[in-house]
Amino acid sequence: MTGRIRNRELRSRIVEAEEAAQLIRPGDNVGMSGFTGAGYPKEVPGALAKRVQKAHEAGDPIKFGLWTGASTAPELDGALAEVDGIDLRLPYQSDPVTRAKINDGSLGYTDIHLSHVAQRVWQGFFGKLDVAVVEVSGITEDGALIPSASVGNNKTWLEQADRVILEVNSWQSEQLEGLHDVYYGTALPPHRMPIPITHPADRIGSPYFHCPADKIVAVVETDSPDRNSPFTAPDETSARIAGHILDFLGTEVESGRLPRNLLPLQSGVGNIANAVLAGLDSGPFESLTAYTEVMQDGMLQLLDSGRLEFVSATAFSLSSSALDRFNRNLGDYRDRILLRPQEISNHPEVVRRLGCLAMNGVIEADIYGNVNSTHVMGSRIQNGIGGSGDFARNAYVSIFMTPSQAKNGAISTIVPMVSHVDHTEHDVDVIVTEQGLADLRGLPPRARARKIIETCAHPDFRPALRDYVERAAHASYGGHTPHLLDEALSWHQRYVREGSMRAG
Ligand code: 0RQ
Repeated sequence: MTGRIRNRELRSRIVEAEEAAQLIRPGDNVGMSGFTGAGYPKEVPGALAKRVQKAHEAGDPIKFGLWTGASTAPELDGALAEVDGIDLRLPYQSDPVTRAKINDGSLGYTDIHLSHVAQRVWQGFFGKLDVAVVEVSGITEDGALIPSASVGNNKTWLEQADRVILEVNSWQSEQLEGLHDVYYGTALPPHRMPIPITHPADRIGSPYFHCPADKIVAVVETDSPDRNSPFTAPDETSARIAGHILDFLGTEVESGRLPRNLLPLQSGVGNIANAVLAGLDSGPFESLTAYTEVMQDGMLQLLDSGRLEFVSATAFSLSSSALDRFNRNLGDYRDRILLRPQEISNHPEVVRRLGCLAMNGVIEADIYGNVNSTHVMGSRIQNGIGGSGDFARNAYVSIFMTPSQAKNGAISTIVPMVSHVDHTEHDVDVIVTEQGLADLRGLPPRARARKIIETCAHPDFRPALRDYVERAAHASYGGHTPHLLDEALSWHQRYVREGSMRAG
């Protein structure tokens, strides 16, 4: 295993996870690797959680600031949240224990655009980064760090932290070496320069992280798998949503607004996203590219079939079977994939230049096209905004997709007014449900409302939405975007009170 650590000096710093965790001081801000379950440290977080637990039992509660790339895994987020070891968490998370603690008010959470995290940290808004705990897949003879299955914010953590703990995970494929592109050209204004990416495959940085050896205080050897994203075959609802999107893309090509091989795809995670990608595999489009955050099963399938020429992302988010296939054959994929830091994979400048086609999920959308991606009933966080805002505002076409109902039909995902806004009507081009696809581009608010209700809302909820819009048109304070302010959130109130948005 020490074969993964080719640098002599760093080999001498190998310790057990428990010893490494002792190097993190109470109150430290800790930047950990990890993005959608890929490339997170596997052992130090658990050792830290044990230490926190002991301290709590001894009447000496300790906490840490926990910053990552995005969501991680139960061994990291779950373990530290369980023992109340997290003081402030950022940015995206999807762990059930963490979510529960955030929603009971005992865990602070700051939800920011994923491309903004590095800049906010450089600017010092969250305080000093004390320690970085970063998984790598190896260390070269001269001490360069070979990134793991995600890049995320690791470049920033390694630069900003006073002390660095590395986990070298021999479970990760050795073939990862050379696959990454770590851009070191970022600077804060007024020194910021254009990011020279004009195609998803452009390499502009180094395949390695560079970190002064004297900052590396411990190296821990691990041999553990990443968390897999469970994959279920697309259900009928996802397949119908995918069908509407594929028809829409076909029409865009016919009208000359999109080239025959489309534009670089950005796709969120989850079943609907995978269904769209599966649909693309049997559709008419060839020579596709992706400039996205995560490479999920559907993209691997498209690489296998040859439909997808290149994927630029910041992390893998694969199911166990896809991961096996991927790791076994990584050599075959290496020339068609690269992973970048998340401030570059999600950079608005690049997203706008390339003209990405953004496809993301929503919690709910309103009749005017505002989108809530993060909060259930306006107050309970689900995951976080992730990269959806980085892409939505800057995409060539910004598509938001959702089943028309949630919680077995108790909730309409199309509501009079969203209970929380992540993406304003100005950033939302298309809303699609299994019922249909509403292309909102060019439409003023009242026409948007008609289109969204008649195309996207579930038929059971359409009469109530029509009724709301009609009464609002007569009684609203203003006629441009008519609303009945004392009723706009009544659907949510009814759900909170009665467990259903359905009247009567
Ligand atoms: O709840 O898990 O208890 O069953 O929300 O919903 O339908 O499984 O859909 O997994 O695609 O998630 C917006 C959360 C959708 C996701 C969101 C409940 C529903 C279920 C999950 P259960 P589904 P998905 C790239 C882009 C923000 C970040 C982003 C997300 C659970 O897409 O986090 O886009 N997006 N990143 O029952 C109450 C509603 C609801 C609702 C759904 N209206 N009211 N509950 N649910 N709609 C990735 C990254 O950035 C890393």
